[in-house]
Amino acid sequence: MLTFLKFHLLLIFFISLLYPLLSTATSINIWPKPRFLSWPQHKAITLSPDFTIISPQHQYLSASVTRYHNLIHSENYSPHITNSIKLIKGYTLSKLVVTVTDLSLPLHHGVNESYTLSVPTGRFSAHLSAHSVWGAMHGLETFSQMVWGKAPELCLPVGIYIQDSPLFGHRGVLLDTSRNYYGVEDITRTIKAMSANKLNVFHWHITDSHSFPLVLPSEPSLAGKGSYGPDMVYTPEDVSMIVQFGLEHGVRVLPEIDTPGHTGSWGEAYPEIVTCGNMFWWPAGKSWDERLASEPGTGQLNPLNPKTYEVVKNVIQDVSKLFPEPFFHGGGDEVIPGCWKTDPAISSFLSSGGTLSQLLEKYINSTLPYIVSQNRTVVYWEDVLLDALIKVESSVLPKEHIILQTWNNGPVNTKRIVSAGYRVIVSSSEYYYLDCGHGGFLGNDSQYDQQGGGGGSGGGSWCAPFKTWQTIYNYDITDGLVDEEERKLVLGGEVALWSEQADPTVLDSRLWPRASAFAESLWSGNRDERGVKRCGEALDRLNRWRYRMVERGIGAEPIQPLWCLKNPG
Ligand code: CP6
Repeated sequence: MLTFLKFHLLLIFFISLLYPLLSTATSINIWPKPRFLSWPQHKAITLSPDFTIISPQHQYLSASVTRYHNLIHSENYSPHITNSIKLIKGYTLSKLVVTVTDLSLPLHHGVNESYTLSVPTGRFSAHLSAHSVWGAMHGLETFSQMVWGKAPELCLPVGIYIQDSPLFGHRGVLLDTSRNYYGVEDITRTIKAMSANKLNVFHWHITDSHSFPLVLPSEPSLAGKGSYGPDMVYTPEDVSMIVQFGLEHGVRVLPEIDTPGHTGSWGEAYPEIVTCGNMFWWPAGKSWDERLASEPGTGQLNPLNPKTYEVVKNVIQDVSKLFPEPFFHGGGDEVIPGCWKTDPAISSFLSSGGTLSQLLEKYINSTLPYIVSQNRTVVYWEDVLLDALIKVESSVLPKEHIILQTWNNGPVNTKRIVSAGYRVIVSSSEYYYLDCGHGGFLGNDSQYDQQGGGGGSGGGSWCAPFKTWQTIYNYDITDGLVDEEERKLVLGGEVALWSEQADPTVLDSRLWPRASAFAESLWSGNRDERGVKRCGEALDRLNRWRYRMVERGIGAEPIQPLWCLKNPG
């Protein structure tokens, strides 16, 4: 009899442990899913009409508190699951008290972004605590997502406890503003959406061969002649506004000035420093070494011309003044030997015993100190150390100053880079390139359709197929790395929106909600408590989160018919 009772008690005990896991899955929608959430009683209360958020004074945190207060009171979100939740009457929640351990921690890579949030039963106040203001901002976002209904009747879960922190410190979105121009509002809207998804790095691929839209005080002719037009530029005021907006949203703005390749647009102002600036495409069937260009109208800075270094130095100094971010992206991708070979001075250098590796080395060794002397850590595309010119295994480039960003051959290249001891940011084109739209091949020559390659994004086999949110969600950026020391060198990842076939008309729908899938995968992973991939469970939550983003002014594309919202699986 006693054992029978004990057995029952045990059973009840285990069921009560399981209960929150089972029930929270369908009833509380937070994206990205927090690392730990407990809400055993399934109860809710209403917010008091004079609900306030109390926080320490801080330039950016205070702005964020005001923003969340307004958002909570203006949103009208009904998740269709509230009938199973018991609403407690009799008292209301009158405040959220925010505490921050160290208000001075800057928004840098690796800053502590954790927070805990609790709404205890029977109290008038909820509590959010974080180490940094950036963690506190994440907690405010989570709090805003917990609220449903329409003012003045706003509800939120009570008896809930959340402990949360990201798996990876670098969670980015790349936007290319050279192939097509985006207005400042498009960029700030993207940053706003990023912060709602707890993404923290806006990688701004500002310049490329097609246009140079950044107005620089020391080199005004670069944008003056190289932009698409006087109204398609970013002025220093625009940049500082975007940087400020990023800080208020916990999003770093990481600038990329891609050199020495992808610099055709520099040739409008300085034709003498750019090789093959006016050449288009490459003859069919030629090898990589024989190509003239990595895409139409590319162009490469000439490492043998002293004028090159004068301009690059000015650009780097100006950009460092505009962007406080301690990382600087120097590009370095797709340097095409054939492009350099078109220059007579380079040809004679090569024919008198000089090598292509020496050219790239000369360029990197000369310009890296400009960036490092600005106290910046340099991010380069993997190509710098993985292609034929310089090999990562024998590279002497300083590991403490350099991070490599992969885009080819995900796991294999990531492994090569971390094995050589470099830190890495993963943006595998197979999983994380969002640009592949429906615009077909970029060029106008059908032979390349058959060839199916090259030309950057947007056409050919490199880009296809369209990456679904599930493909993105399920990818593990540390795939194939077993050694703990190697895994630690993976700082995080980025999804990329290259813009050959994207512009503001499709910006939101190309990014969202697929970048949300990426965001959860890097924040709390893509597996459930038993280690099983959870994209099945994520579907309903992502669908609801997508509706909420739409209500918040982000044109995220649908992933399911409306029917599914009313009939969650
Ligand atoms: N532009 C620059 C691009 C690409 C890269 N760099 C690119 C290459 C292949 C694909 C997508 C984008 N358009 N500057 C590579 C890092 Cl599929």
